[in-house]
Amino acid sequence: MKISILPIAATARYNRSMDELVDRLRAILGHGGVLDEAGDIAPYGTDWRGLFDHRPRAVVRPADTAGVAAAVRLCAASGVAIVPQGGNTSMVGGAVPGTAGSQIVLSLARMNAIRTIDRSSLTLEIEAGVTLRAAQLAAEAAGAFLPLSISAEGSAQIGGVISTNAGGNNTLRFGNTRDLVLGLEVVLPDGRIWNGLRRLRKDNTGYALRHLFAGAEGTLGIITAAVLRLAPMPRSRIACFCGLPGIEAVLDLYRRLRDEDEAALYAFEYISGTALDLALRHLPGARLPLERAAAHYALVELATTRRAGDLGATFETVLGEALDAGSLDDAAIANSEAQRLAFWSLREHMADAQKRAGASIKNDVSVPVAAVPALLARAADMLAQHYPGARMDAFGHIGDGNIHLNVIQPEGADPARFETQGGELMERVNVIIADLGGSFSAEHGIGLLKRHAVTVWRGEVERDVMLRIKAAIDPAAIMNPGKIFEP
Ligand code: 2HG
Ligand code: ZN
Repeated sequence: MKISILPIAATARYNRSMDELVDRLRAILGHGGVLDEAGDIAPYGTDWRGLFDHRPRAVVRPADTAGVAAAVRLCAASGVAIVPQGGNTSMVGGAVPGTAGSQIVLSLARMNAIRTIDRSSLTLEIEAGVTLRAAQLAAEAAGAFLPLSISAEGSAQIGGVISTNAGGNNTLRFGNTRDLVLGLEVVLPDGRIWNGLRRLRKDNTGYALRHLFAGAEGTLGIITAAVLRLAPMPRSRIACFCGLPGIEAVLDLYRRLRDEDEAALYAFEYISGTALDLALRHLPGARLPLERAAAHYALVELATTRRAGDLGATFETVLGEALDAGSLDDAAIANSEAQRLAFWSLREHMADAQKRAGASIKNDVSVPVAAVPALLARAADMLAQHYPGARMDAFGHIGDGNIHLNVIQPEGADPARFETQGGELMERVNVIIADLGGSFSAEHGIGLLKRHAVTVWRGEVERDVMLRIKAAIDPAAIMNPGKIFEP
């Protein structure tokens, strides 16, 4: 009897104090600023992949930085965990609560102002809840280019994009998100606001805090605004869809284009034959841009700000050489902006095609570019040996050595059963990755899904330093707990 009474009393006390916290949050943020009805909060507890369903206790939606700081102070005083959430497009469970029922999701969606665009300094100051697409369009309207593009850009928000240090299609030319971050505004776990919204290209003043928060997955604080570096708007952009006979041929074409005009090579994306077949099968209206199917495909984009830059001639020269060398089967150069966008749409919907094809186990990995053929060959052997019938759906940013080495259940197999093999399959991939000097997390982050790999593969020293940083900045461990590190 006694044993059951004590926990019930403790739970009641806990629930009462949670209810009080929610009331206090509502008092400072207003009715529209706090959601706690089951139907309203459900989407905030589920990730895009549907792997987690961890409902938060409530969702707070502050409209400004002061509101974020006030909400954080209240949660900190009650010792309640906060999960910052942007567009909720994480592929690794980085933006949903780590456990159900006891955490507060802090959505940045209402903080969506474009603050300033400085055409001379080529900088953009925006709030965390602006979608990447809206940020691109704002830059474009000012005659500048935000060189950051990811498949989820229509819904991913800047705060989340920075927090995961997202990569995407233009990393090859302009670097990852952190390379574009000049300044940040962050609400710290104790509710203080760090205003580091500088617009400087050079700023050597001790530790680069902006780089600490970029990629921290919300475990050190909440990014509320950022200053991003822009680039001049390209005068011309031209895309080419290529069919190639082998993975070595894909790399051969990459090297030729890079050596011909590295500055113009804005994107070099890879799609395996299997990934393209799945897209054609599962995406309504999708069609192969070439006359014949190939074993491998590349989507290449050249762009230039030069008036006299003849990108078509560059493509023709390089593609001609690759054809003569036998490393290219076929190529289609987009003859209109609509066609260029159609090529990209096919590439950017790979994740959707995969979702429709059944249960999948995702491995967002990177290796030195030269090791990509070895990675694909060894992964294929491993799958054939241990998971017969499973389909290797590889595509990604091959110019950065970043492959989405995703594995889809065998046709007709039980999806739930296949998913139970996820941890073991990912570990087998990680063994290959470690052997090739690669990373088990290239651009999607760690979240809930890959924290085990941090323990196993990052080494004691690196993990210890990271844990000390976490403890120094968030001693009460209330910021996005359970992410990156195993509890
Ligand atoms: C992409 O490159 C995204 O399209 C998603 O990073 C990758 O679905 C994936 O694994
Ligand atoms: Zn990607």
